Amino acid sequence: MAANLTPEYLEAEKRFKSARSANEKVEALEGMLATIPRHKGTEKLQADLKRRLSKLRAGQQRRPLSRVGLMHRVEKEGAGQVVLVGPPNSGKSQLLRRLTHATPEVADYPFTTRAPLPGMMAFEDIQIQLVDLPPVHPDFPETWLYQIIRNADAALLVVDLSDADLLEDLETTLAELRNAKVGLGAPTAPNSVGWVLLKTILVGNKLDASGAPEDLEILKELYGDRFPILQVSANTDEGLEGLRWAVFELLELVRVYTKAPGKKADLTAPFVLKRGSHLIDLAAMVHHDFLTQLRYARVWGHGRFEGQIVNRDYQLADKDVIELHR
Ligand SMILES: Nc1nc2c(ncn2[C@@H]2O[C@H](COP(=O)(O)OP(=O)(O)OP(=O)(O)O)[C@@H](O)[C@H]2O)c(=O)[nH]1
Ligand SMILES: [Mg+2]
Repeated sequence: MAANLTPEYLEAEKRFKSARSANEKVEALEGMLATIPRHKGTEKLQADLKRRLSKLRAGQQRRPLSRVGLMHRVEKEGAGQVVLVGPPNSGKSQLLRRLTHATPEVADYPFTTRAPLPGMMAFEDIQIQLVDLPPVHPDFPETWLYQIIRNADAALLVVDLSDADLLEDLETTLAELRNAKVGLGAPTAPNSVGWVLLKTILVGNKLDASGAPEDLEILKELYGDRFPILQVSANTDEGLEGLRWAVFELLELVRVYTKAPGKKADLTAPFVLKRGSHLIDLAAMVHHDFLTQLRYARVWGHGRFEGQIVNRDYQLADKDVIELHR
């Protein structure tokens, strides 16, 4: 763009690209507006930013205030929202500590966590939101807990491999979720009105503890068909890198980088889309004008020859580099 945009502007634009919540978007757009050079060449862009900002602000004001203290909700941020669910004391909070910068309370007794706490987990060049929750158990019958779970994009079902009552505790958790019409893992629950099915990884935690390997074998035998199962230790960090990758896989996302003709691609801030998205979906994210004006794109990525021309129905692949032409 020949508008001589400043590094501050480009930085704000980067934040906008990866923004997920309305708040994040408003903040980033405000940053873009504040730093955009004011001259003839940017007038259209300025007007466009103002339009988007007022639309977002209008949407925000309509939202009712949550009843503080009685309800909790967690606004989505980053490329996806993944809830940590499981029986009491299984190590959900400790996992959040190890995978993000959040610092929830961790203690050797059940029902330590009483409210949701989000944290951002880095995976390569994107951020995924993890949400630590109170245990899913009959003794914590708060409806907001189930609302948060139902609203998530995916779940980590965390169990304690050193727990003698592992199977019983796991079944209690699954039964509570069924009561709330939440089905985890492969769709065993009826796919009927009111049900939510969440893609889920079963995480066997406390792998460092004695007895863990045997419990893991039993878990695989009984639940291997229903969930992908990962073994980790949130104390020693064993298996946590694999878990980051598995969470990214679970969300079924693609990361796409854009480049301007004749320029190098910006490989720092990908657009993140659902797997199965097409070129036109990316174009709409980049700029709404592209919806009507996009003629073709060139793509650099695995399985294609460099710079191959593709049309609007091209299905995007993870790590594609795309050059849009109008
Ligand atoms: N040995 C071992 N202990 C762990 C591990 N992860 C967590 N713990 C311990 O297990 C206990 C419970 O951990 P939390 O993270 O508080 O468990 P939680 O699932 O958040 O518990 P609630 O909030 O009550 O549902 C603490 O004493 C932790 O130190 C692990 O990988 N190995
Ligand atoms: Mg906890």
